[in-house]
Amino acid sequence: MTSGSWEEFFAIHLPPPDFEDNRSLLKEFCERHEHYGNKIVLVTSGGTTVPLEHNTVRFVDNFSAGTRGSASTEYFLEHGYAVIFMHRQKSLEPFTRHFTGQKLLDMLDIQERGPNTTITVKPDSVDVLAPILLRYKAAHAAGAILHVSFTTVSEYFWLLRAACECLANLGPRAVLYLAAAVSDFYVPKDCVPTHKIQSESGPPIIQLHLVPKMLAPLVNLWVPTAYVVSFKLETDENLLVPKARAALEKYKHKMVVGNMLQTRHHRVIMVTPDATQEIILTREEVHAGVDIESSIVLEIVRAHAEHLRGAGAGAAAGGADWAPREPR
Ligand code: 9Z3
Repeated sequence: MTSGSWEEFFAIHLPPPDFEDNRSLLKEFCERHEHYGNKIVLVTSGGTTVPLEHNTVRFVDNFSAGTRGSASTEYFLEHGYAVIFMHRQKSLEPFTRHFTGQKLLDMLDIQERGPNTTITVKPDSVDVLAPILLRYKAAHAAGAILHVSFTTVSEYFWLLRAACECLANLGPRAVLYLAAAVSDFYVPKDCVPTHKIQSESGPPIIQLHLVPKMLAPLVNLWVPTAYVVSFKLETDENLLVPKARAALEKYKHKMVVGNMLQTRHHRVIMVTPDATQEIILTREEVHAGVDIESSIVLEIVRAHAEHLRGAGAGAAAGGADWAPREPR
């Protein structure tokens, strides 16, 4: 079955209720950073859902936890980029990702003395918490990060296009880092029942349709001079590089980062039109908690600097600190 066009998708699926608010936030963020000559990266993160009912009780989900996107955001900030962090609601976020589950509470002590209760950070946790807290505060004080969130695949596409429209003015200074796990299949709006599907009616037959490939209009129309990086996830190693190459040839963007489901946190393959580069963390690095995203982002920052030099866009290379140019 073929997919409908991307225009049709936007015609059928209305924008989400908070869309105009998000669009204003995106516009303000991009204009401010454009004014200061900063580079902006759009990081998409987490998986999309495909609702099976309008009043949604059930949905088809994509597995991503948001590790890749949230970790990468921290490294882009370190390299002086302003970041639009476009993530699945309730997936991992930069900085707080280090304290999921009970980790934060385990770092705290509590003393109850009569009416006075004092909460303190345990001395041995200060070394862990302090550098993360400092980076978090600095990024927020400088207005260097904007959070916008989606849940469904349709919300994702509306936000993606709006972000691209705002980023287009930055030309080659914009990077798109499309790490979100976006569903390839969906149920068109007209085929989605209003209410909860009832089991009394027997097993439901749900036909999924192909989602149109948004990378095509994104590269050709929405941000034609940006540095676009897409991600390719496979479970069969034999498909990984050929499919990454095929995507590059089809969409003519700059890079595909290939990864396997099982090894994605310690091995990736970065594919560009003229090179293939593998990044593998050693066992020691994995043990020491090294993020593979620090190496992925470093490579992209370098490649983007090259792209900027090619585009003649002047002061380009990564590593620049945004602090002196912020805020107005
Ligand atoms: C990825 O491949 C990401 O690296 C992961 C990260 C989703 C694997 P986690 O969030 O996982 O750290 O748990 N993202 C892209 C996945 C995707 O849907 N790609 C499409 C495809 O493979 C193309 S855009 O066909």
